[in-house]
Amino acid sequence: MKKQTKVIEYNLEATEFNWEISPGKTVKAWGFNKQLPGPALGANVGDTLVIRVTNKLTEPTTIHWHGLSLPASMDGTDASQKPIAPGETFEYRFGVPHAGTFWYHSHTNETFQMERGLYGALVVKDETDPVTDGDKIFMIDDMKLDANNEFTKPAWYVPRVVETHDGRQGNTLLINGKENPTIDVHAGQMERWRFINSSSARYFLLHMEGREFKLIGTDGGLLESPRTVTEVLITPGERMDIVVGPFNEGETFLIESLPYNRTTFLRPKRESFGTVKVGERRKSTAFTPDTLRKIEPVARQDEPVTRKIKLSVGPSLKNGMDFKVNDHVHVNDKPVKVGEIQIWEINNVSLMDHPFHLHGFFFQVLDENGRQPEYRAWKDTYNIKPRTKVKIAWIPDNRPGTWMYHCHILEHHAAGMMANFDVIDGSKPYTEKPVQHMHHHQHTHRHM
Ligand SMILES: [Cu+2]
Repeated sequence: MKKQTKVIEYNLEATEFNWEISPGKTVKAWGFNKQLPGPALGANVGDTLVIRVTNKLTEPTTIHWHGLSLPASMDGTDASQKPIAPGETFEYRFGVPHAGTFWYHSHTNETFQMERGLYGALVVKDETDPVTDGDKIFMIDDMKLDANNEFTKPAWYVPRVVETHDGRQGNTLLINGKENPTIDVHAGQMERWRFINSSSARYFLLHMEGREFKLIGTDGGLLESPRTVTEVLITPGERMDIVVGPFNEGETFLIESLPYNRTTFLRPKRESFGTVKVGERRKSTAFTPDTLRKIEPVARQDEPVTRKIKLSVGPSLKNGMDFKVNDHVHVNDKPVKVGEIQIWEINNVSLMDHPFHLHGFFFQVLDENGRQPEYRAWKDTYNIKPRTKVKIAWIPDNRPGTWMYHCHILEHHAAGMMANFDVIDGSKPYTEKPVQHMHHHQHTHRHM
């Protein structure tokens, strides 16, 4: 019998509100339904989501549904819709064809709006998911606050350049909007933990004081088989799903991030985000099979490259530093045709890392400086290391419209490392857009 699919409706209201991140420490947050993160939205594969977003902020906003295979008009960028003005409501409507861990966040004046908390999780489940004793979401973030718990503004040239270069990294570390939360689990049980890096720029190298865990999924859902590891890197925008446990009663350990050197002014450190406490033993019904699913390769490793994308960084008189795609800031890239395989070589010639995010479509990594990746996965965000060429493959299915790719370090994106491009229906006429344009970046400077 075919499973019944549903239409699931949500109302999200974007407002400013007081949010207590730890006892006595309250920030003026911006978020959805006075929660930080916003409500965790859920659906099953095949359902339709209808999400009405009302903007009660003092400036326009849009919501991007990160990782979801939705129509271009629902992608929530200023290229795909008119931003939602203060007082207005916009209805997003889309089906969810894939299971996995996704998220939503503001895509307007992001360096300001996302830093304040305009984000939330969106989880799509399926009957083929492994059975676990619990399912938790961990949205990782950091806030850069001053002594009065206000969001800092880089006032002088030097801090501004550091913040553009490194991305905005704060020292208030959050899991689901809380500082050093306690996470309770039962001894003997195994849970699925869905990590989402919603920070502006922090590279989160997950570690649990050396305990092993199983990596079972990433951006586009399950891997082919679980991988037992003790650490996994989660760059801004990325998701990693893991299975943890079983633990022993009375065990306590930290959720940490190990130092990751991505060539920043700020020195990388080992830092703790939360504490896990293992309570009384419970029976387990969890089962993680050795084969999670089959992922067909999109292309051979030696498939010829159809597009080259160069990521670079250079000095700028106006902004201190420009972050560029093919030597320009905020570009329009060439269109791609529905159904035509895309083999993109992303060449990071800069000396720092950039998490590359493609909107609306999953890709597979074919190779990294000529080496095949350790495992096959569906990705929408992938870290491009310094002086590294990464070859990715993807196929634009029949969802024509304007899409984009960009670095998910929000300050790099704002400083120009982004491109719009059209997916076009090859059977219809198409008017070329100028390949490069000076896209004025909305409000980025207003708050800085
Ligand atoms: Cu970047």
